[in-house]
Amino acid sequence: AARLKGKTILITGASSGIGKSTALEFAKTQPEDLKLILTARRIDTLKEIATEIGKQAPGVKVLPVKLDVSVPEEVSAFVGGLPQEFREVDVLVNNAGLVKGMAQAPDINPADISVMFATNVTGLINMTQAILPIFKTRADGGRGDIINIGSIAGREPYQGGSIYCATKAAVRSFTDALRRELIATRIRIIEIDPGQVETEFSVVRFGGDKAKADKVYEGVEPLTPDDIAEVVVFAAGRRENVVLADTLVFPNHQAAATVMHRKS
Ligand code: NDP
Ligand code: 8X3
Repeated sequence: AARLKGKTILITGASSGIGKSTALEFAKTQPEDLKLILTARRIDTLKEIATEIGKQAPGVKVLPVKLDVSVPEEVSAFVGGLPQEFREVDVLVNNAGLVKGMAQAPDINPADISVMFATNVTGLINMTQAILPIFKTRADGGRGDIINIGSIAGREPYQGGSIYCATKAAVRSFTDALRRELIATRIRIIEIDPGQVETEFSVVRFGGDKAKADKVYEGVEPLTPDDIAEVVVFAAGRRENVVLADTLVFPNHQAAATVMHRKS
């Protein structure tokens, strides 16, 4: 925890699921002398989370910011709009992401294709480009952590997930290239790839149909968002020379994207 003292952590998609749990986990691990910038489109939810953290860890300063990562102008205006005391970002957690539908080509809705790429890929790249200049002003070529939330889906495409899987494969490729490009700096490029986690992910996938989303988790025991949050905070809290470059996390019943043991 001492290694996180004084850090400023920026999380995208902090209003739900893995992003929200990550915010709470950072605050729990380093309950004083920590700054959290929580971003997402649902600002009211972020404010509620800020209040919750304020009660649990009053020594943590929380800044909720409305930010749609799929809108390039919002991302480029974001850093300049940060109050002075939150500008020295140390850790960027690129978590915002979504899946839409299960359609297969040639029947995939063009709007769904666009929103998945604009959020999961271009949004993540734009956030990275916005924050890297801050990291690069620091000693030895630069310091700071970029933690990208990929997915098993980026390693292993499955039917009905072609676009989502392609976006996460793009995240993986971008992340690997970045780590190579920044080799002469102290900047750490970290990818964490969850398997099945129960969040709002499937509710979003099925356009708000909760019953359909619940079916995904029937007979299995998915990870909780807290499980992934612990890995994110662990990665950020390692000694500076330690880079958790690439981590795949499954629940015990899962061995591949579509290999699950279901209790009937
Ligand atoms: P949730 O739907 O619970 O959370 C997604 C978060 O992303 C929300 O906070 C949402 O906030 C935010 N978000 C979505 N679109 C945008 C946008 N355009 N701009 C800013 N924020 C946005 O899902 P998860 O917690 O499961 O998802 C988090 C990450 O984990 C995603 O990248 C997902 O692909 C990945 N993942 C999830 C797995 C799972 O099984 N659940 C497995 C592997 C990876 P808001 O709506 O307020 O903008
Ligand atoms: C989410 C995991 O395999 O359900 O990234 O798409 S999967």
